[in-house]
Amino acid sequence: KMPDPEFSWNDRDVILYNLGVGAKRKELRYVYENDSDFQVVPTFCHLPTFNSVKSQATFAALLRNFNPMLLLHGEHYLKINKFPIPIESTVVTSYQPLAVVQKGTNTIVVQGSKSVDKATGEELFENEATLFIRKCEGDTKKYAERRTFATQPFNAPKSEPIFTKDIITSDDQAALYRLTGDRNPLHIDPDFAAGANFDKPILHGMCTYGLTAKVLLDQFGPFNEIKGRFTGIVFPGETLRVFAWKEGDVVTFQTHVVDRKTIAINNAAIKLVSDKSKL
Ligand code: HDC
Repeated sequence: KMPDPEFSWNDRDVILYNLGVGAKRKELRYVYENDSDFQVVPTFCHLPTFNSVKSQATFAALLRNFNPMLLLHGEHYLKINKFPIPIESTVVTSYQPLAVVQKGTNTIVVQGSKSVDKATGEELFENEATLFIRKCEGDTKKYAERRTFATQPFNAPKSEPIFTKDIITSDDQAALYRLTGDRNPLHIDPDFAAGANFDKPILHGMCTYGLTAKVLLDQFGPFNEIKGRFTGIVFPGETLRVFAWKEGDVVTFQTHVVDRKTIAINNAAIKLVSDKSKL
């Protein structure tokens, strides 16, 4: 039996992640370890779940004809149970399948994970990753309850958004972002991307998610839950446009690809925390 994987990070990983999701040199709280408000963009907390062989082995065991080349990230939910998110730590992550749904020739797998502080055993965060796998088979089954926030539709309201922000991604965005841990060749290797039916490598879904989370954090302040669906691909170099609507402590958002008039992230929201110390 494979042991639950450990994942360690320090200030270097924090800065690299922040740069990967759009932090600029003058935003010292994201790029300078000696800044009094030095912090990591909270979506960092999914990284431990993406960095292990055990993660893939757990959901692959439920599938037939699984070709990793045909896997796309479909949705992602993250819940942070404790602030501040450490700048340096080691967590141990356990995985649990939550659901398998067969949709025509595609299989959707939802995989849950919990990451605990290795030193204290405290649960720091949990993730639910939905994977959309083309030309695959699995038996539709619900394995465990999901978090309410993870399964809400969060449709964009008809009203005008209260916040709009453009994000210009770099042609090299995926080449940089992959160093945070997800080395999937889909994001760098043109031949692999062609095998997956794309004209060129596509951006990591979690990079678009992190880029969006950063501008929402800057505008609305800290959040402890985030959910979104990846409804369209992004190519590195494209300009994203984030739209947001606020109702109480929930900010619903969409991330559009300006160049192609498509929606990259939809059915998405963050849950704001007014007082992080109360968590
Ligand atoms: O929406 C389409 C698409 O292309 N989305 C973009 C996907 C994307 O770019 N993802 C990010 C990049 S991939 C990535 O980053 C991988 C990463 O490196 C590794 C992650 C692995 C981590 C493992 C650790 C745990 C597409 C193709 C997803 C769906 O489009 P269509 O086939 O046109 O689907 P549609 O006809 O609209 O709907 C069919 C049924 O599927 C459901 N559905 C649609 N999009 C979904 C989705 N379910 C989950 N997630 C999505 N994104 C629909 O609801 C529909 O179901 P129903 O028939 O019941 O209504």
